[in-house]
Amino acid sequence: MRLKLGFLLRAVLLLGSFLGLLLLWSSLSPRAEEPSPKERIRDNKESIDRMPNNGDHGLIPGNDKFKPVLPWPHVEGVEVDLESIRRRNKAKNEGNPLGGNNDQQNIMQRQYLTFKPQTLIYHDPVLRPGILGNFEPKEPEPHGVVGGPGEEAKPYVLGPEYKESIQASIKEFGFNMVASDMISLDRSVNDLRQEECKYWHYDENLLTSSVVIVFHNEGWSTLMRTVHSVVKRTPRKYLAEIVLIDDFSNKAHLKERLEDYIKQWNGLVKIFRNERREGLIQARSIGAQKAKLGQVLIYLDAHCEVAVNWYAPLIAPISKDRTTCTVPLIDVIDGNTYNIVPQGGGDEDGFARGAWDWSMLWKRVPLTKREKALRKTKTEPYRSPAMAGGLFAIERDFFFELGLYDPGLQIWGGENFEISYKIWQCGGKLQFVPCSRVGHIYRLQGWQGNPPPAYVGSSPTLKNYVRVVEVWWDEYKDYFYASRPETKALAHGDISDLKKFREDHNCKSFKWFMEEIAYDITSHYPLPPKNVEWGEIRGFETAYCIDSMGHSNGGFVELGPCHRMGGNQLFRINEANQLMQYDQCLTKGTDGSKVMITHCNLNEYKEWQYFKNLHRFTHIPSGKCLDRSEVLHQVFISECDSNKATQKWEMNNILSV
Ligand SMILES: [Mn+2]
Repeated sequence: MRLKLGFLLRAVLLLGSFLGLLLLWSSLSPRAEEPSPKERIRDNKESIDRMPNNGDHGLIPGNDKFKPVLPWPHVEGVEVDLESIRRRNKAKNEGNPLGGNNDQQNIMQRQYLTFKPQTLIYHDPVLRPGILGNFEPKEPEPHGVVGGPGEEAKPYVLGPEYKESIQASIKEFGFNMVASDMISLDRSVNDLRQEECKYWHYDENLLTSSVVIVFHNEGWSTLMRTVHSVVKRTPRKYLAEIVLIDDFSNKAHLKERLEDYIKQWNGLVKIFRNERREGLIQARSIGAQKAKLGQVLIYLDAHCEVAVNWYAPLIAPISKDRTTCTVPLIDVIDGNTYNIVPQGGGDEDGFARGAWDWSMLWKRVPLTKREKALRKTKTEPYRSPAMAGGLFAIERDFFFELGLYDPGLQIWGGENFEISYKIWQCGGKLQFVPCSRVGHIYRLQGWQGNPPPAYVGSSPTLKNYVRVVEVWWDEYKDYFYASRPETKALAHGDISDLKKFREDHNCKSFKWFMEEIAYDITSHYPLPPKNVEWGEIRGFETAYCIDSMGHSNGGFVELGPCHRMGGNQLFRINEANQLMQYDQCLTKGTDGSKVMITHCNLNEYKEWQYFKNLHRFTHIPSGKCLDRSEVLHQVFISECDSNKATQKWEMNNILSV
């Protein structure tokens, strides 16, 4: 028995080694259907060494296997004593502007401190006037349907017989879906770029990308036209995947029909579905986790059309410096007629930078002389303090190194500023790219919108703003609270992890950012005077408060029962002696006594002083005092009399919930 077992074992061992050898041999010998390893290496080298202007970028039909141009950059872990480097560099970093530095060695040096170093060597694009750029199509792109509606982004106007169905679709989706459904998903678009854009030649060593599109109850054709335009106008070898994130939609056309439809792209287009409504912000972070194939993440809104040769100009700056985040120039697709025009608000070339006012509303301001001086020609990328948020490209690993979005931001709003400040203050940069253009449909009036999910508390957007200013604005946050005093005690949740991130990455101050990058914003949106007091203005020891009753621009304020809800009873008095509600100031009415509320700029109606201990508001120009009649519900000014109870007031803070 013992002998038999030994024999059996020996036989199995022999057979095993024979099979092993057979396997090894078969794996080493070349197979007919696969290029040999040697050939594969040569293929790869060819694609790297290829000269510009050789045509094919994977756009020819049939060539749809995804092959990254370069393998993922491999980064070795480096043991660094960050603390001592930080201490050594702190002083140096503080006053060191980032702009105008083209030396790749310096880029690597700088990133060594906080982010993984740049490993890809990428050459700057070259402008060759008269020689068509290497990524430009050789002939005009084919129409989706020859002579079809909306081709070349010409306006498509429907007759009055469609009026009702159009209204219904605008209410449901925010766009004229009737017209959109009639326009080819593969339609041609107009070229809104500067002529010069056609003559840029790009190093073909570009990073590959995953395009991430988040949607919630989008209309069918506007969503699918976004996907079609990306497939149609992106060189195949750089497009790793298109990742759709369905943020808990409930419309039938976004279920099986969508899953069946995307099968035509053989896995290039993928869909992931959230199990509850996450909101746009966190759904984008989820998209970053799901989209693993591309080296860059390109975020697009779910109702866009990318334009001719949008890819190379957008990705080149990131290929050069992995801590650069880029934004295409966003054109306006009309939500009724689907023609495409440039956005307003820019300089003579239509170029604008992203900005904000002190209540944190998104703004666009014309490109400055200082930025223009940093460029050699007007079609180069330029620096922007902030992005609008829906469309941008960022290296995937860099986005993760930045911690994606603050996980405490909910649903919508403020995330565009969070990511912009994080990028700039922590050592990256944000650029707008004039030669990369993407059209975006803005929602029309009459859209019913998407209500936030039930689990989200009140005012998520305001809470987001508070989180962002508390983490990034330093002493500038007082200007936010000057504009939105009711948010001061809003329960915005724990931000200690974000503050630690800022500390760990040795991120620069907001003051540095305001002086070096966002230097033009205060000239468009001057810093508001800080508040002295804010809240309801209540008749001392009464139940009556000053109430604008929703009046503005010349109406009178009245006296009403205090409701502690803010709104029309929320006022503030600032260091400039303005007594204000939103953008309106209180002043003496035309009758010389009643108190009027009217729109004011920074240096208008600086007329009030509040003496807290005396419970008195004095109207400076007249020397009179704020007074009231509880019977007539009127608020007026009259001769000051310290014995008069109706001239006594108190100001109590009212907090948002
Ligand atoms: Mn949008």
